[in-house]
Amino acid sequence: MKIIEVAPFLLHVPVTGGGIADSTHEISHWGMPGCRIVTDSGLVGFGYTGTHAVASLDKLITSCISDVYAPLLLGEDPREVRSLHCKLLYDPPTHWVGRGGITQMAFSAVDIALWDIKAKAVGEPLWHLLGGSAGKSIEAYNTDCGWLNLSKGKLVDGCRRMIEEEGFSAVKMKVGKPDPKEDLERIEAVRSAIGSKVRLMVDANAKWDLPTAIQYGSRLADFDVTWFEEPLWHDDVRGHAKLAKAIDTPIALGELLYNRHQFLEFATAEAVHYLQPDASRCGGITGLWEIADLGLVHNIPVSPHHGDMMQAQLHAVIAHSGCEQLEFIPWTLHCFEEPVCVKDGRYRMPEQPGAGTTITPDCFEKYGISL
Ligand code: 0YR
Ligand code: MG
Repeated sequence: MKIIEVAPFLLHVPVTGGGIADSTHEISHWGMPGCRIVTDSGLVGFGYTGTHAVASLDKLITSCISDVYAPLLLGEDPREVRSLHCKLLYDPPTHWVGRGGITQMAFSAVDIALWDIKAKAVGEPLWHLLGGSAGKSIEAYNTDCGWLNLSKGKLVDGCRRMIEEEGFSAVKMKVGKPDPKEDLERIEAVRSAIGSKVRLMVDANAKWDLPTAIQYGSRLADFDVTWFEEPLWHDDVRGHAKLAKAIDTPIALGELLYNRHQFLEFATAEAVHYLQPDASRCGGITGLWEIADLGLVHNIPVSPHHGDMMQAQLHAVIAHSGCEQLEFIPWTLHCFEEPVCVKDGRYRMPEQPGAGTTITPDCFEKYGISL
């Protein structure tokens, strides 16, 4: 089998309720720059990364795919995905300017499309090809009820509804209001509405500095918060290590890290308790798998970030014994041939061959941005 075409695409899909905010971003659309990889067998693989839908930046990702990676892929056998992963990763001109950001996100999209082809070629869902079993049940925790722009009343109602009506057993809410005391009031309100059995996580999206995180982070234990996510700037290993020593609530991070070496730094510095790689950023399914292995070795649970909108990541989470959970944000589900499906807070096993990333023609028509 040979790759005959690498066709980039860009989609901008509206998010829930017209727009959402966390402590650092306000967004109205989710961006999906990616590519279809076409083979001479007729099989087509789909891969993409996740952005805040800024077309000028998204187009840097798609042009990196078509101008830089496509020439390295044409004529290759897409099923040799690990070998192609290395070819792209260690390509000298690329790694001189890349190894993070735009190039790494383009690279991740390609890796996901290759795994999609490999699984389609054997006629199996990717989780099965990776050695997973249908007997493993994956928990979904819901973030789509916890945005920072919601009033306290709406936040509380939404979290309660996810638990009482939708059957989730864990929810995540954002913090990072100008006055952290308001964050504590919101957490208190959510905790008292959802009761003591449901797990509650909080996410600061890297907004706080170390003194703020120590002062207010130490209060999170009062509300039995399962983890404190991205309390500090993404690259600050030492800061997170200090915070981890100072407070009782475990720390989660990784959605903006690009490779296994960065995860290793946090793990060995004892600066993190939950790893949150995002396949659409950290090197695709291959990269996610390496980081999940690292989690196993260090005995740190792995709970991937949604950024890839769950589709391909669910397969890896099912198959990898270091993973038990996956964030749920349902913004792009209607774009896929086989959208992931959650019932009673658990993901249903995907059944179609591939990585679950096949996007419908309808979705291209509706949300496609011309390149
Ligand atoms: C907006 N999940 C996150 C939203 C989410 C962001 O950027 O996507 O809050 O990625 O932190 O854990
Ligand atoms: Mg987060």
